[in-house]
Amino acid sequence: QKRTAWWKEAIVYQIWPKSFFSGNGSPTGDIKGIISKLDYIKQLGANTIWLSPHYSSPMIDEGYDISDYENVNPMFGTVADAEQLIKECHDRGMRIIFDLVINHTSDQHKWFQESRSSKTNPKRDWFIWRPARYVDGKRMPPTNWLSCFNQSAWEWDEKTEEYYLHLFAIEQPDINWRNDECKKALLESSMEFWLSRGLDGFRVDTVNLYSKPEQFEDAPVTVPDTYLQPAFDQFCNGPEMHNYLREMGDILEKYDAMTVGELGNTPDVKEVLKYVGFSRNELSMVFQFETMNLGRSQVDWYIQEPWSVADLAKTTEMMQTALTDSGRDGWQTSFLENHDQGRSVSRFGNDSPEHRTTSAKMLSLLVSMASGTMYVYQGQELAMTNVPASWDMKEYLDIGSINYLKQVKDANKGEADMERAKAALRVLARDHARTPVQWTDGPNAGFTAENVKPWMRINDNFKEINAAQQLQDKDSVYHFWQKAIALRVQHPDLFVHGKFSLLLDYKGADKDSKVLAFAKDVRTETEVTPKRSVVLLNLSDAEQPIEVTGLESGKVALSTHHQSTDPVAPLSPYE
Ligand code: TEU
Repeated sequence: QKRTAWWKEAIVYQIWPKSFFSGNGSPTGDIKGIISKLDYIKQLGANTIWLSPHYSSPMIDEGYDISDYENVNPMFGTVADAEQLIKECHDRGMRIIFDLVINHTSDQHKWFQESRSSKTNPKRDWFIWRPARYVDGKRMPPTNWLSCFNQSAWEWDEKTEEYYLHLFAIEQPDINWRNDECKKALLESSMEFWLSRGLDGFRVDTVNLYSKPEQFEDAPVTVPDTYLQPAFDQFCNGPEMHNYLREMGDILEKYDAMTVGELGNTPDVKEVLKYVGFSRNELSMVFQFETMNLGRSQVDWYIQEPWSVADLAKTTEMMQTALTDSGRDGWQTSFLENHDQGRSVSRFGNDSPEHRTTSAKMLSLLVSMASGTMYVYQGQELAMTNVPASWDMKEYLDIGSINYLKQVKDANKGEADMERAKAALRVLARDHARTPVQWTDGPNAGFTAENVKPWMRINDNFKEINAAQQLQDKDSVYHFWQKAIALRVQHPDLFVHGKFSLLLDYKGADKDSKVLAFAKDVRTETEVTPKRSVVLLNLSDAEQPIEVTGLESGKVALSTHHQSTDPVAPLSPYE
């Protein structure tokens, strides 16, 4: 089959199955529930589903800890249900991709069970085992690496008296990609099994972590007074990374499959291009996190520092231009939410009753008028918000949040530090994206049967914010997304493939502007009057003058305020 780039114009809707919709009236969502909502998603304008992990899993990291790639978590259904889901998407002219989690398995995967059983087991080398170091007679892990979940990246195994590496939870041992037999079994089990059942591609989890260094060395001390240190430079973008991806590319090519890699901690554009250059046949595209990490402190994932519209302009410009301009053959993504982030309306907009709807509509334009492949996360189309600040921390169920609070508690630095950590979680915890989707204003927000307790508390605001209400209100956030997507689909030359440029001088005269202003131009050398669109987003709760010149002859195509027809009138709050 010839390799095409069908995915460039895909409009992807991400489903996190545990919280999407329960078709069988249990505490969690399931595949039957997803099938029953496909028409809702199609009506929004999305044409591709990304399903977060639905595989067998003890759910320590909510499915990102897979115990069998070729099976489905009974909570969500069966392999036959997953096949039915693929078919139901295809029947509607939609495509579907699954999550591919191949940096680690669950510690319950049979491969790891065998690996840990003895030093001589044939699968011992399928995971990463190292002896202890002894410092002053004290047993220490092989390196000082901090895992992504705030503990040592090495776990001592009593039985065989060695440490194994886990960049995430203790229950997520890292796979040894240097073992060819293991790599072959892994790719067959995780990729071919599903591609041969009609799957259209993958979102590739932690795509730059598979190649570990040959020698494990300590990370330099960047956080004083503590032993464990962030070690991203030690374990990201390792030496064999692109060989592995080319091998995967050969499999994907046979199925003309799409991939979107999750690429963290890679600020160097030249490095990013290696992952997505079309001619290299590795990945279709990647998620870059410069915008999502705005104001996030480098050493503490959760701590939030102030950021400005000028900062947002800078990250947006970089992500919109670096991979596609100047003859580069890469491709980019456009998104503001996923299952690892706080809700965008709470983080980048304003979730107060007065501004929630408007600011969410405004943010929908930042996603849908940007070039590349666009992504919407479940509930984003309804302006679902972060959980209320009044919720006790006990309602936060994510291992990331729990371990983070524990780390702060263990550091024993006092009440002020603890309060700062809680404040950070109220904005950035992954839990905010994981509350059940609010379908109706009825019992359990229509997420499941009324007599069961959903696995996670439903956000208190479901009576005001729910799909049923928004579907019948033509001014709702849902319908605004629908219009924005329709406009994008009508003008792919501008909104999918167009050339991005900022319209204000954010590094100089306009550095304090509250308006994000950018143009999208058709990439053409031949047209006499090429099309241009201008996007003006007021990210503040005050009226802002329009300081962009030359708009008089333009026409307002879409505004959060329908009375706005004058292209040069000041922008209302969050217009
Ligand atoms: O996330 C990888 C990652 O490093 C961060 O983006 C992540 O949010 C991290 O957990 C910080 O706390 C991916 C998945 O998206 C995430 O849900 C999984 O927990 C993780 O991989 C492990 O598979």
